[in-house]
Amino acid sequence: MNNTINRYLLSLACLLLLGSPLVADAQRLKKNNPSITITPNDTEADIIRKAAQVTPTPAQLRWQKLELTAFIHFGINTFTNREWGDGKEDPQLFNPTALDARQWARVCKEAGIKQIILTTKHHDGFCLWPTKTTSHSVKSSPWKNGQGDVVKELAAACKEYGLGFGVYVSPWDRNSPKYGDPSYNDLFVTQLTELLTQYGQIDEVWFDGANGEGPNGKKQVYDFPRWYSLIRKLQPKAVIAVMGPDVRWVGTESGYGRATEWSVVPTNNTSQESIAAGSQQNEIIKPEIDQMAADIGSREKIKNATGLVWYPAETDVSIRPGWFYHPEEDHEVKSPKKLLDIYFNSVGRNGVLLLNIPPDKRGLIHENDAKNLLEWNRLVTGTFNNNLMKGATFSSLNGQKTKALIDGNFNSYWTTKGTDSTATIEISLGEQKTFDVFVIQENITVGQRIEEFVLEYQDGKDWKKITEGTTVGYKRLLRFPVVHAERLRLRITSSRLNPTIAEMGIYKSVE
Ligand code: FUL
Repeated sequence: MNNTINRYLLSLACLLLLGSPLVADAQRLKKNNPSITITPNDTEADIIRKAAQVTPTPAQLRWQKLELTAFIHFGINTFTNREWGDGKEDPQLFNPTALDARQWARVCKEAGIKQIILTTKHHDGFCLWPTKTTSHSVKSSPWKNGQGDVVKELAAACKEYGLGFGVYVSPWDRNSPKYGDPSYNDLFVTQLTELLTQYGQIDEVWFDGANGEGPNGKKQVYDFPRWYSLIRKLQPKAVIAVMGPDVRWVGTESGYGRATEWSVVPTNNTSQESIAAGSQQNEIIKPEIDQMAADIGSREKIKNATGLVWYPAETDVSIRPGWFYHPEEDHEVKSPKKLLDIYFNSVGRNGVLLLNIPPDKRGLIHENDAKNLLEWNRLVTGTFNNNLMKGATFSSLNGQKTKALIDGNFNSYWTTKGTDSTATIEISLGEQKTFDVFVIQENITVGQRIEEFVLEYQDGKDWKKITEGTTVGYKRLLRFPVVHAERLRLRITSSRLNPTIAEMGIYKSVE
């Protein structure tokens, strides 16, 4: 009886609320929509509006907020001085003299990096953990008399330093006699199961697409759907990159993302049934897009989509020319300034940076790499520790919650009233400020929307352009020649739905 009354009261409250503007807004800004179905009745305008409401899963959001992650390429190639091993290497060659995974974690931590992904098995098939599936592993090496486990040591070090931990596992295995045969997929499942059950929480699983021929001359048909379900079951908090459904490869290995980087992409490949179930957490949709295309998410690209998903960009690059350590590259470590440029063009272009730092034959991150990483961190933190918009007053005719613009809280955000998709925010700094960097962040928990914006400063009666951009997404960083100004204005000239701003700021670069 009580339940009936409660249900009645609840429906009444819902009915009343539905008519209120508050709910209209809440519906428009509904959270947790990693995929959306397009129906045959949807117009182009409907599709754009829907695209603006696709949002990350909790795991994708956590991952995006990391901003800086590291790759550790380490394995038999470190000892053969190669980039791709052929699987015939003698495990006896693996013998780091001073391996210290805590040093890797410490250097990463000091560089501002939040998560480390280890190459647990590269294309040569040599496993950095004592797997039961093959003797081609650390178990057959002289390192720690075959008793060592690099995965275990790094997982523990990441935990100690408060870093996330991920595993790169190469599906291509040039050592396994089973490669090319369906039974290889079972072996791979066993390897994945070991990695996903023996080392605590795994935050990212990284598959690349390399797919060579096995000993029988056949190419392996990878059972990705089976692997995805296994990962979802054993490590539901992990994101699966880049041959995976959660994180996409930005398309180059240069460290530079696109100036226009959309996190929402079309899923034309997916069957109607699987899209229909798409809003459920456990649905796995891997969009078959050309990850290297110049444009993957513009209005033109999505207007004929049958579905849309959140599929953000990961920007991977090595601190050295190669992915593995080579002594001859000791003087080709990227400089702090180059790393800073990469930071602006990866994290600052709506991506997560995955910076590879390969340990040497000792099993240590080389001094040259460590030095440049520290100096890079000084440049980043030195620049971004003082938001010169602090103390400013903001006004926007059709905007609401201007206080949220610089409150340091990503969850609160400024947005427009009604259905306005353009806006102007005037910023009065109170006194003349000197700056050369602009930061803007959308609140992606309600979607990625902004398509075009301009930042201007007042010069006498005129407004002059400082910089402009297209997409914003989680974070957009822009650098420009030094400006001295007291009054600024940000004009959002195009957005797919009410634009949102979680945070913004101006900064002066440090030398
Ligand atoms: C590629 C591999 O072939 C490279 O060796 C490296 O691991 C890179 C990150 O992914 O696909």
